[in-house]
Amino acid sequence: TLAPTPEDRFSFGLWTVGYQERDPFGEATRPPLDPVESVHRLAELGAWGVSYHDDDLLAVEPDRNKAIAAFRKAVDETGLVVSEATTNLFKHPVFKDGAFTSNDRDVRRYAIRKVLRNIDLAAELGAKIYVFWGGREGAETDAAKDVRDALERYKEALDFLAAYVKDQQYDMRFALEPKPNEPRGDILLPTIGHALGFISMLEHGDMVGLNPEVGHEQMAGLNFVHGVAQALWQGKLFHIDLNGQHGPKYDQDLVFGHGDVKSAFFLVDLLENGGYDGPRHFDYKPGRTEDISGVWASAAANMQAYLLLRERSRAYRADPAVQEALRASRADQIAVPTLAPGETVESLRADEFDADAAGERGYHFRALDQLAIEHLLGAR
Ligand code: 3MF
Ligand code: MG
Ligand code: MG
Ligand code: MG
Repeated sequence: TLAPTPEDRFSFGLWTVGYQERDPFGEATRPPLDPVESVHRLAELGAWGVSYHDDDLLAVEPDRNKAIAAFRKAVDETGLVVSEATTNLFKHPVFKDGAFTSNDRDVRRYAIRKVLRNIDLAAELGAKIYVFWGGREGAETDAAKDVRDALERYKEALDFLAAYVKDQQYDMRFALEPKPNEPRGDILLPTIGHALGFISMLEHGDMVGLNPEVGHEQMAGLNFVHGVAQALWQGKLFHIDLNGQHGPKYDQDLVFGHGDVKSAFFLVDLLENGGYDGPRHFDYKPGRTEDISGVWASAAANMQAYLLLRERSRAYRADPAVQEALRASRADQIAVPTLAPGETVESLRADEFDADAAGERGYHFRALDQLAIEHLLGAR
């Protein structure tokens, strides 16, 4: 087995290991977990960071100041980094029609106040990323809301909050987390692409990027690796939620690698080689069947899966047979600009090209893909 170290930058939400596994059909199967215990256990397991929703800190201590003091002491003692902070804008009934986009203006104003207070705390705790998952921003019927106005209200809230962060000179950026549905029938900013488009409309879009989650894109039937690659290309991959999912169904939040493992392999390969240096943050659920020992086993499993896939990705890249197959597939050529420096319409037109001959050439992707599978399965 591979031992995770802080250099790997693995991080966990308090709400992951702390999830009591209530679901629409059943009660909690585990008691609340003290965030102090979570911080200590995660540090022992080799994690580097921890993240939280404001309300997660209150899991066993209702007094906010006492809860914050205890959490702060735990992160100081363990040296864990607070890698991300976020606001719970979905649990309380007040947010049943959304927070920043509720039809009720008073609710919208309350939501902004709740975030403001927690941004101050996040800055104190050193969180450099502040996440916005708009779980209740949405609708079940198109009669309920003018989506154009709702997006304008979303923008209004984020512009106001970003201006506050800049005014306070906090070293903090925002990361939007897309999700297509659940708990709302349809959630605003459903995919990476929608969120990137939305960011381009913001006044302070320079400090707003993404926190994409594996399962959320896969719930929409989308290719997560492609989405993450585009976010990287646009300089917008600020943070990531790693987990597992089996295609379009409810948000499973499986352990990383326990869903589409081939996609997870190419995701790790991309994160390790694509210029991402942020946290490797797990947003998963241990599972309703697990007792507390299963919680810690599942936390370790996320890191172990990532490290195994990283090892497999390194072996894949180092294999001369793979390098040869990549050349045979002309995969190296996609990095070459299509037009030469100073290319003109005339020089392009002057090309000699045999389209029929080019149409006959194969790309040999199946052989390349099989090498990936063999590496993934440990056969090479
Ligand atoms: C829900 C989620 C959220 C977000 C969190 C921000 C409860 O499907 O993924 O987790 O990740 O609110 O980090
Ligand atoms: Mg999920
Ligand atoms: Mg999720
Ligand atoms: Mg998430």
